[in-house]
Amino acid sequence: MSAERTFLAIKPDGVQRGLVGEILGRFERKGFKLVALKQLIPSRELAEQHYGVHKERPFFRGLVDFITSGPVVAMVWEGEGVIASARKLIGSTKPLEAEPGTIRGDLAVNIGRNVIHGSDGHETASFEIGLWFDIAELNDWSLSDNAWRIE
Ligand code: D4T
Repeated sequence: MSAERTFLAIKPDGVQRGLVGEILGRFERKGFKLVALKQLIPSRELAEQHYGVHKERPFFRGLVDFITSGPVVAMVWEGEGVIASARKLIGSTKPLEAEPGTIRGDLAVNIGRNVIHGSDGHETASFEIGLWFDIAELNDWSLSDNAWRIE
């Protein structure tokens, strides 16, 4: 059985504000393993598929405009419980309601500029990883210090 994986994306506001290193570091320090990483400016088609669940919502067009407005750093992270844990590290969708210590709680104010996306469940994670990455872009590798992380 393969390890749990999630899709995370630093949105254009996070890239423009120079927060990429800060955000990557939080997941690294937590102990998760980065298995794919790339920067891209998403096409409208990709953005509309990614946010397809919201296509009837009033904010959909603005959301697609925003996510396609500049580079996004797309990532796949691996580890036990990584899907739920990443959501906790990210914090509430509304940054003003996000707890201090979370990425949005520390680094964002506005719901339309909330810095990072994280898959919200197992099915979404599989769908989003497949949407943003080719299988060949996902790296299987072992952490050399694994013995210090798990018994
Ligand atoms: P993402 O998907 O970007 O990680 O955000 P969440 O999973 O935390 O929240 P979501 O799916 O409900 O919202 C997707 C995306 O839309 C923006 N948004 C949302 C917005 O601009 N206005 C709104 O009223 C809502 C609800 C923010 C995140």
